[in-house]
Amino acid sequence: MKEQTLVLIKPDGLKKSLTGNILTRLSETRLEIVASKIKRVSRELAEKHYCHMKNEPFFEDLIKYLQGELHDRKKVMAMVYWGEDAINKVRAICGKTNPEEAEATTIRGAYGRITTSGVYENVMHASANREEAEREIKLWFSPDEIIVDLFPTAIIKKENIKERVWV
Ligand code: IDP
Ligand code: MG
Repeated sequence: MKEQTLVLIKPDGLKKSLTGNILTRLSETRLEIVASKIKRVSRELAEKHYCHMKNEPFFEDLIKYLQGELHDRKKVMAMVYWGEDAINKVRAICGKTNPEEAEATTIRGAYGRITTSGVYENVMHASANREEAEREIKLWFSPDEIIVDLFPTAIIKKENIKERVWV
């Protein structure tokens, strides 16, 4: 069955100019990219994304890392990959969380590092399971930013909403 997974190229991946390398590696999966954007990461978004880590001693550093404060790159590239067994296929190429334990042929094994302060700078994020993928995709993307219907939606009418438009 087709499923979806969130991929983030983290600020270290962008600073190291790895976007092309990472996308090329992920294209081995033959999955489809159904959404993509460059996004500035607010503290709120970073905290929500890593809510399961909030009791870790490195949480504060992790939030700064995702926000780009450690790399002078205040953005991440976010994508949704979609297709058969997408979560496992992407995680396999991504590699283990700890870049020193990740196999050298994986993206994290090839390009990640552990900083002296102990943060695992592992260049990309990939959802770990279906529940996490759904939560994360809904956090990073609105329905209209994804070109396929992944989850149920509703149309709501908003009055008095200010919106920035091109002039
Ligand atoms: P994952 O990214 O492989 O799913 P998680 O356990 O969800 O791994 O951890 C989220 C992120 O937190 C990791 O990608 C890594 O950047 C960081 N992290 C996880 N465990 C550690 C640790 O023990 N020390 C330092 N950083 C860690
Ligand atoms: Mg995780």
